[in-house]
Amino acid sequence: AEIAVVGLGYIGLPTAITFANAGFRVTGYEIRKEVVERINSRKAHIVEPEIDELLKKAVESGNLRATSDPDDIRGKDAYIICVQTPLNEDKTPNLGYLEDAVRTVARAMKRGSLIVIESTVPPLTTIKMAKLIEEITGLKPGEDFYMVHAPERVMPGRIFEELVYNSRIFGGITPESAELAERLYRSFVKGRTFKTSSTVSEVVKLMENTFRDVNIALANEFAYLAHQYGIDVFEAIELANTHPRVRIHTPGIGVGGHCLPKDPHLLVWPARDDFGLIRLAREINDGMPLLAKDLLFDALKTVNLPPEKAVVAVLGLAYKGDSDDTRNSPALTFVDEIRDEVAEVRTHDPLVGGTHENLEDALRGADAAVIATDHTAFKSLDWEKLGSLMRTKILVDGRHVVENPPVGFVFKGVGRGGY
Ligand code: SAJ
Repeated sequence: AEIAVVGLGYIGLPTAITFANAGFRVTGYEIRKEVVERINSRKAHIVEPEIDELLKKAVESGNLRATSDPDDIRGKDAYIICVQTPLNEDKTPNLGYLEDAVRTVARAMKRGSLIVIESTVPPLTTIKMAKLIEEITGLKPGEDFYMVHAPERVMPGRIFEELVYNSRIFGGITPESAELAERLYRSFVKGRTFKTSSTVSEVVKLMENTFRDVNIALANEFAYLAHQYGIDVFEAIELANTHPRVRIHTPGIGVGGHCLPKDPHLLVWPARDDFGLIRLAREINDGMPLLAKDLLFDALKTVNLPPEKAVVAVLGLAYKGDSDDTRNSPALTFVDEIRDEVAEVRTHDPLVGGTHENLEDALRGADAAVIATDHTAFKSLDWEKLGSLMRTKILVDGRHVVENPPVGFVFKGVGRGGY
């Protein structure tokens, strides 16, 4: 079968590479010309373990080619859509990228094509997109073409492994659609596969990320409580988690990335009722950078340093440890929150960059260090040594990276009551 993958981002490119290396002829369609050029010259534009070798193999075998010309994806057997579905300013879904992709596919497809949406979408979207294709082409959904929602479930940093070993859901607008998609993906998926309707599949995907977001919100609320009672929430969670049916998540400076901050909104958006728990969880998680800010300002007060005189070094900009992705990163929110209230904000992230490439340079003469990302590189820092570079020794840990407060520091941490 000949496949077109539409959208070559964090999900589309690894998916295109994986299909190509499984023996399919894959055309990757992407509107960003510079991305197309990079891919065809065997250079990935995203950071992910093994991606460079796997991309090289896919391109050199002749099985993968990228293009920004819609004519190059005419008449394919299958179209796999992997475009972003972000939120607008007012937290409503922006389905513009998806609609553009669907229109492009509608103009290129043939009778009998299978269309797979991997993007995370509000419930009922796949059926709406099938209708859009019918309007454009006159082809009957489920009869003249097949359509499926097959959500990706991969974790950045482990994408190529999880693409193969995670179980997958195929939600068809008809049972035959789901069957065709399952057969296609079975060429490389070693996990279990399940067939259902497109609406169930859309809801399943959104429930998974909402489950995680709500659980993190609960952990974050426990962190607030720990400050009230002067205890360390991480000690308490560790002990609570010795119960056989308790698995409390990890509190921190916030919840970022392209998925968790957005998906709970997509889940409740098309529904009529209010769904308070899901919305409240989002608010709690969005508020966490402000708790970190309060902790920083408390520490400055302890040493009698007015915030407007303070030089603050923020360590970590990525939304999570060992990632270079800053989408919706709580570290960036934190920086924005303090920027106008302190003398200077410096930033340092070994994978993202920042104002200071070198950690020592970022800390030299600073009054406070704030850890905003749990990069592995931050876990083994010698704070007693680094402290000698600083003007004032304040350390705020937003990600439970530092186990024991270093000697001589004013130490604060999210969920670390009692310091
Ligand atoms: N976080 C916490 N506490 C935790 C877990 C995470 O504060 O206990 C924070 C992280 O620091 C990060 C954010 O949440 O800022 C999200 O990180 P994550 O590791 O939970 O998830 P993502 O966004 O990298 O990937 C998620 C995954 N979904 C689930 O685990 C249910 C992944 O499997 C999905 O494929 C991905 O979303 C997606 O694309 O939807």
